[in-house]
Amino acid sequence: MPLLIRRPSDIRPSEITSPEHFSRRRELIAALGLGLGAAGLALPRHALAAPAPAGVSPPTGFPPVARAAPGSPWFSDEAQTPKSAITSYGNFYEYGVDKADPGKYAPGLLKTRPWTVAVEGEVLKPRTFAIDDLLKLAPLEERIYRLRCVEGWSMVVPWVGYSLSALINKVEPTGNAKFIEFVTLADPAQMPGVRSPLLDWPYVEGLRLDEARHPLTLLGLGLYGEALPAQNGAPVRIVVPWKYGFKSVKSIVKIRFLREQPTSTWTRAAPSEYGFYSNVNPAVDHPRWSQKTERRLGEWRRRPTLPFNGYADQVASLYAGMDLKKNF
Ligand SMILES: Nc1nc2c(c(=O)[nH]1)N[C@H]1C(S)=C(S)[C@@H](COP(=O)(O)O)O[C@H]1N2
Ligand SMILES: [Mo]
Repeated sequence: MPLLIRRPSDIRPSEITSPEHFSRRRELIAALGLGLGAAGLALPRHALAAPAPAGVSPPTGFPPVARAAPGSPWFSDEAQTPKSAITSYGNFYEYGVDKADPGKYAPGLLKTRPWTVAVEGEVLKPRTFAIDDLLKLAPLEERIYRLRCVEGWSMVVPWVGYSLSALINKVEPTGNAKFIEFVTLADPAQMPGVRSPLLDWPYVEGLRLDEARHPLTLLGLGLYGEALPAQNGAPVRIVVPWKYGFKSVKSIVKIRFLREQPTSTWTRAAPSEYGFYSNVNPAVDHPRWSQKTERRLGEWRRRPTLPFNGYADQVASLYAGMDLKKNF
């Protein structure tokens, strides 16, 4: 329902990024080959227009998934956002800043096999996981989570994956590990957006180790019972449902365990606007817009935004004693 989804009330990229960064949007558009006229094409035209070539799409044989049933902690009876909306409206700046860009370009460009995730830093057992090992590391569960973008739109997504803690336990963090950093692939051949200086690539995000170990923090491998679509961060991503969507890093190739708090991509781009914690919080407005309400994709009327995106019962204790206005 693109007409319903693309409402003028949605925050535009010009409002997301600081004006200084937004001025780089022209360069990004040029890098994507979407500028005026063929002369500006930075990519072969077929690379942008082609359907997914064979071998690029996710493999068959995705493992069985335990459905979230009423009574399970991962169940929600909220209406799930249709797959067509989840896959056609989103942010993945490696493919452009328009909400439709990831769905248009990622499926034909992102190569999800072979794929590895290197886990390093403050761990006793550093290890590089092949994607097929990650698919077998723990039983796959359906997790119906709300996702609230910092821009003020939201959706309800039936992800597939398992708690990131399952992976963390395998590599045995040292006593020095206090933070964890996630790094997205940044291959200009597969991600034309990284040719633009719009953001500092690769896209990185971080969590405190106790946040990363919280059972809600998901290593996401699928959507609607199948492998993740390219545009949603195939073949493996992080999903942190009580934080603004930009903390949920897509298409990760590296996980680092750190002593110090890392600087994430959006904090580097606009430190006064995007803090390290970025917990969903209707009481703390973005400097340039209110965070009190949100628009669920497919709905017209805005609804109230809930503290911690409705997960306060599970996660508020992680922040006991902290000033969440200061630690935004
Ligand atoms: N690597 C990378 N990860 C990213 C982003 C991005 O631009 N690049 N955008 C973030 C933002 S702002 C949101 S709202 C979610 C959107 O995820 P979805 O498209 O699967 O809904 O991805 C997040 N992860
Ligand atoms: Mo977002």
